[in-house]
Amino acid sequence: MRHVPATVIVGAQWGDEGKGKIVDLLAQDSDLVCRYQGGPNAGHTIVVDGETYKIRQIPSGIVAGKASAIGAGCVVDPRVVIEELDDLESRGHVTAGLVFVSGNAHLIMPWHVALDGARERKLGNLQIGTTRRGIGPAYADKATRIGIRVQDLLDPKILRQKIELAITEKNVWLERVYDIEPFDLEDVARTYEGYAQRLRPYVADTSLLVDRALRAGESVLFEGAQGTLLDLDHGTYPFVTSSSPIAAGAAVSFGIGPNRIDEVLGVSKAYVTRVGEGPFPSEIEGEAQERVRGLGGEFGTVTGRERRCGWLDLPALRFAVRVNGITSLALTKLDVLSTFAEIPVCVRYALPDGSETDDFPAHQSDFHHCRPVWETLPGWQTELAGDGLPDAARGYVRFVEEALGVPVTLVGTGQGREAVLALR
Ligand code: 2SA
Ligand code: GDP
Ligand code: MG
Repeated sequence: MRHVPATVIVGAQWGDEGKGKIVDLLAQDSDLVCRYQGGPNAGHTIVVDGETYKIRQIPSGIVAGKASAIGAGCVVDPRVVIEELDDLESRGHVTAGLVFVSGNAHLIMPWHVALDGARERKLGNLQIGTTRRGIGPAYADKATRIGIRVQDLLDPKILRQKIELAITEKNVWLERVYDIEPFDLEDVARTYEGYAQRLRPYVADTSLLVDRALRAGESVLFEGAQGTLLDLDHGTYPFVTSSSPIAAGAAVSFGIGPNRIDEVLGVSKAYVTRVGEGPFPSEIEGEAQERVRGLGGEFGTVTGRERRCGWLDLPALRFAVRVNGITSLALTKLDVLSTFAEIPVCVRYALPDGSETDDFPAHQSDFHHCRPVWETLPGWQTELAGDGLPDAARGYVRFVEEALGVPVTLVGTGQGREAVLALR
């Protein structure tokens, strides 16, 4: 494989594009894998020799035995990290000396999880459909500058002071606004002191780590979680996550200049899914949606929620190419479409004023009310094997490449690590 110093692997849709699988594949030829945003809301699935890993916090590179760093732009639930370390070790994977957690990453505290759930319940019909893992409230505290960071775990006195300060305010809020039992200072402090003991050896300066790796000529992968359309600034706000999944988030999270990044590999399904609420123009109507969900196994990795399924949305993908600077694309789950005689693709949007556009609407009202303009491509109606694509499947891939102006270099043909075709 060609040596590329730094590659970002970014979700080009609403998440669950199969990033975990692609990262695992490319990690075989890389030295360091860096997860750059999100927290335990993510679920990255890797299947190796029939064994399944569903990873939430630690970068997917760990399954391939590669150094794996969690960047400053992540929020960290220490309980989940410890569970993952235990699980990986019990399955024979080495983590000592391979896992690094930025001291600047923020901690998810129990009140963040409680607030996330309580807010969603209170919003009722207006809820975002979060994973209820405390992501939004943890990032909110970071931005308000009252968050507790991973490095605070290293000093018991500071840790206790910060927990005490936070718990006083959060307990009032939880009780008065949401009628939730207050948290006990001693309980929380003791639990987090225990986490600190376990995580201390993993705390690192991940900016320096990446800089040294790149200077030494090593190959570094930056692993995004969620996807472009869930980006806090550029996604379908407010139906987004609270971090920056777009490729630029990698440079921010790891404290490197954007000019250190060489390539951006977008990962897209051959169709689309979305978990949670929010507009979704190419969502499939009728029973075909159930069919795609069943064939694709489209259920949340963390929450088990049904994923909404849609046909491929080219204006949204074109937007992802633009905001991420995507240089090549991995098109996953092409096998899921193998039984369809015809495959609709959304090629443009029709806007409420009667005009049509190739571009992603900048104003949310246009996106909420746009209608897909379909083109129908022939299906291939045969299983995809490992030795090349049938003509109609090749035609589908070429159609996507031409619409986006970006080469599709990898095609997913099944769940396992080996089920990928390299097209170039
Ligand atoms: P949050 O929890 O604050 O980040 O939720 C905000 C929105 O972001 C969406 N989101 C996701 N969408 C797809 N997959 C995600 N990860 C899990 C998976 C999800 C699961 O891999 O399947 O298990 O349900 C993920 N994480 C966040 C979320 O649905 C909200 O729309
Ligand atoms: P991620 O969050 O982007 O890593 O994606 P998830 O792991 O949440 O969801 C993708 C799902 O699709 C997982 O169950 C993967 O094992 C599966 N998957 C990935 N690539 C392929 C593929 O090419 N074909 C099939 N059938 N499944 C795939
Ligand atoms: Mg996922």
